[in-house]
Amino acid sequence: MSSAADPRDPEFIARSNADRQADLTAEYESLGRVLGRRGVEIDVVTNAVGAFATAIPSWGVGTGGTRFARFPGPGEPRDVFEKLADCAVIHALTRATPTVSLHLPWDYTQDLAALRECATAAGLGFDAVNSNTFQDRSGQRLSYKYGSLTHTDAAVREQAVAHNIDCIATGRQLGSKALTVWIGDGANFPGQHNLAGAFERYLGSVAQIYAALPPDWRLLVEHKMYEPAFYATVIQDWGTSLLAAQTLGPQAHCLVDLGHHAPNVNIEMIVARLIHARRLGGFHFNDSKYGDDDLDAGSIDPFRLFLIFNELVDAQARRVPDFAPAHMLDQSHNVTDPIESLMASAIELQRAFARALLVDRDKLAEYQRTNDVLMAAQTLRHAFNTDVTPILARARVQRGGAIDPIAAYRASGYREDCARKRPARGGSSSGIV
Ligand code: LRH
Ligand code: MN
Repeated sequence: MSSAADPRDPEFIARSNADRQADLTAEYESLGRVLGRRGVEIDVVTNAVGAFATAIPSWGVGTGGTRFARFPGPGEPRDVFEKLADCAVIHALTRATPTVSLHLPWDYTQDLAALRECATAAGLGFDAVNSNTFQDRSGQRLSYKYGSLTHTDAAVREQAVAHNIDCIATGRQLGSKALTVWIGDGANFPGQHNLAGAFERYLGSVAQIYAALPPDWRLLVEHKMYEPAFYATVIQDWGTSLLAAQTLGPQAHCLVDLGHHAPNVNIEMIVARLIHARRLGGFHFNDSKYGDDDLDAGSIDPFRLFLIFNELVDAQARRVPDFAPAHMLDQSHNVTDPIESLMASAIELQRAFARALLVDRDKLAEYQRTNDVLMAAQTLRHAFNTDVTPILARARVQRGGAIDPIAAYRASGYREDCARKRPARGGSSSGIV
């Protein structure tokens, strides 16, 4: 490192915390008194929040784009190893993101052993791997223009199945335990597809991928309402995803990407239903106002995020068996520093979780039983309106993180140093990677 400090260096982090520690202690003790009067032991919440982990999307540390343009930022990671280095900075400062979710072939590398070593050295592991049959890559024999796992040509389906099985093989070498399958397959016009036939072909293809799963793996089915298909998407909604998971078998679960629903859809209700069906496999957290905007989690509608975590904490409280949804971010950063956005987003997930832990569930159940509607709603609001910032900061410090990760990151000069070391790859393109 030249003039910059290494934001992963525990001493650098301790220095950046030094003049913030006293204020944090005061704020934490004052919140502790407030929660104490509610019968809540603040340290219990802090420990639970500290243990809450989210996976970073490898494709999120580069600058995202839209179909109109992508404006590369300074010091972009150029390969999976540089992506891991950036993920290590996020985890060092937040202590909330110990795993990375890879996307193949975007993160393809010949030397998987070196990749695993690099991750281990950075204190990182690998969450679900993501397959990609929504793009053609150079040298690919058959195109996915008209679909992949649901293509009418069996040879194209076989090619897509083989790619997914390769992803499982790669993930096994890296220690992943899940494969996320999102396909853009669908139709742009009525009549283009036989809607039943497309789904049948999907089930036939994914059953072959399912059969290749190691016994301790999960297959995560990710639904999406539209884009790139604009009339009918084969795996369009949670109902179709659940149907597929239940048809495939017990290792198949449903992944909920928050941006994959029509505006105003009650996503916390979908979460409650998938929990009931014992098929909630995980999340791609982000936020959106209109479509699949992939904005920072909690940046548009933090109350909706809180309501989703309220369902997760309720399920934990009800001791739902085998309840272990995977928490992952899936965002596209077009106008912010991806490292800053991912740190802020991981913290917003912890904030939603902490608030949900503050819900007085006995009181809520009583108000629900007696149909005291106002007080039931107020009970949730009371938890949501609690400023849990000191809990989030204390949870970070307890694990060697920064009280103010963004300030520490900026003070480190990491991005400027990357800009010096990682020459820009010229020109603006379009598309997310
Ligand atoms: C599709 C999606 C999917 C990923 C991709 C990067 O919109 O959410 O999870 O494969 O984004
Ligand atoms: Mn997603």
